[in-house]
Amino acid sequence: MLSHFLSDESGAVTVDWTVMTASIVGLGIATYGVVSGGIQNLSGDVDTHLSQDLISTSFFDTVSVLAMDFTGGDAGDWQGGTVMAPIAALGEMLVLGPQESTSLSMDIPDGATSATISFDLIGGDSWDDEVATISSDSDVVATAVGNWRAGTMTFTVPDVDGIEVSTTVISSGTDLGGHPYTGFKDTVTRVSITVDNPGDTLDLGVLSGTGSGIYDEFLGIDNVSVTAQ
Ligand SMILES: [Ca+2]
Ligand SMILES: [Ca+2]
Repeated sequence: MLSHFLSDESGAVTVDWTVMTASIVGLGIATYGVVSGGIQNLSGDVDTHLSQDLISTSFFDTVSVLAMDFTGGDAGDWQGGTVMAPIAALGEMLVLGPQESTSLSMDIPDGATSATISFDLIGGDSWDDEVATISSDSDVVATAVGNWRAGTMTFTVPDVDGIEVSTTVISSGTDLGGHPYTGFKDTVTRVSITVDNPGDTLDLGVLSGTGSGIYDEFLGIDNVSVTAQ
């Protein structure tokens, strides 16, 4: 019937209409047959979930614990380091000199299942394969080797249970300022650390392995953001 309908260009509109209507109704019935099982199954699932106790006592949205960029010289709760602007183009940041460390202890809200701290790590001027070390509580979570010739900061992330570290290069291979010698290339890397089950407090530590003064080489921290979720 359908092939006849397709090949025959003449004929009464009512006949075509009947054929088309029959096809559409047929399609509707076929669709119902395919879909109804799934809908019944889904409604069964919804019923099952509704009859279970799914109400959590601690609904927890992502909350901002801290957001700071050291503007105005404010170091917040960071212990160690100096707020200054050794590279004018990058503005104020927390700067570590030779073998200097800094730490930040953050209160994490009750009910958070993870916390994430993100910050820019700046390798300024004549890094010559010295190492920066980043730790969370007592675990070393990342190390970074700086090199001024390449203008790179190369990260190594050890496997630590319950901790994820990601790094994104924001600037490399370029002299951004600082020491007058323009051959001393600088680097900026966004570091993001997520800690599962952080507990009440989360401690972050950063150690600069540089060997000479801030005028010659330094490690910087900037644009700090901490969230709990
Ligand atoms: Ca800043
Ligand atoms: Ca530089």
